[in-house]
Amino acid sequence: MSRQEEILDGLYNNTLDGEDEPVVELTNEALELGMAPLDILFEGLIPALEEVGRLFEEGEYFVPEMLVAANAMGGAMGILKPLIAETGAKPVGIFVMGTVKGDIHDIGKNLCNVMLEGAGFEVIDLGVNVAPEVFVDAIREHNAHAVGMSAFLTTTMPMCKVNIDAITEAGLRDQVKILIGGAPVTQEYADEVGADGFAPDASSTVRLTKRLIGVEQPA
Ligand code: B12
Repeated sequence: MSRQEEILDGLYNNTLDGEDEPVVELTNEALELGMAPLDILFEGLIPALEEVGRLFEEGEYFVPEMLVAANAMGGAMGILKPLIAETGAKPVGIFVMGTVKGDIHDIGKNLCNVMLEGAGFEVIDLGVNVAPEVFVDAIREHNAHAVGMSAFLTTTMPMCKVNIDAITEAGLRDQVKILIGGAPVTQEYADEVGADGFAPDASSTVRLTKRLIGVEQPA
């Protein structure tokens, strides 16, 4: 096994175990060896979190284990984020992003933000547990081209509809494209609640946003 493969294995296992220090050390070593930030993310860290979700579903992991795993990944994200974002070109649009009210899952949203910034968007991150009026105010204040709502629980997913209604009532619906996403969200749900689109991951979020707001894409 090459050192690169060992590092990816180490990132996977240490994230799974919530060992934050080794995750940071291995991330730094990977970068020193010239590994691409996106490979570190998609081949080491994200698969670990997927496995955490599976273990939680099977009752082998509980909330504390999920939390330490997410924190371990967070340490690596702090290092990778600026590197991924700096590949970006000139601003192509303003994107307001938040996790819906009642929901504190932010890893998926943060990944979308990093990729959007990397693609040249200015991202206004409203954080987690974002109330409808906060989305509305931010869209108005920043003249946003697009707004993204992240929901990871079946119980908080309906907040997407509440937010869309609030945006419509505020008279802003025509000036902003609305994207929704997160683990339980589907294209059918997006259609049902009148969002402009759904994307299952960060790269397709970038592609979809560019398409919706009419930004040129390389062939
Ligand atoms: C880590 C985690 C946590 C952490 C969150 C830490 C954090 N800072 O985010 C903690 C421990 C806090 C947590 C808490 C809870 N969690 Co939790 N959690 C997870 C876990 C394991 C991973 C989620 C994650 O970050 N995945 C990694 C990212 C990269 O996921 P991703 O989906 O691939 O992300 C992409 C897309 O979704 C998309 N995307 C995301 N957002 C957006 C937004 C837009 C606009 C677009 C276009 C796209 C988009 O792009 C992302 C990047 O590629 C999931 C399991 C799972 N399968 O999702 C459970 C899970 C989401 N949690 C679950 C539950 C039940 C809970 C709790 C209720 C547990 C409890 N009893 O307390 C609480 C709820 C707290 C709350 N009020 O929000 C359930 C939800 C079940 C359901 N259907 O409702 C899941 C599915 C686990 C399970 N299988 O049962 N959790």
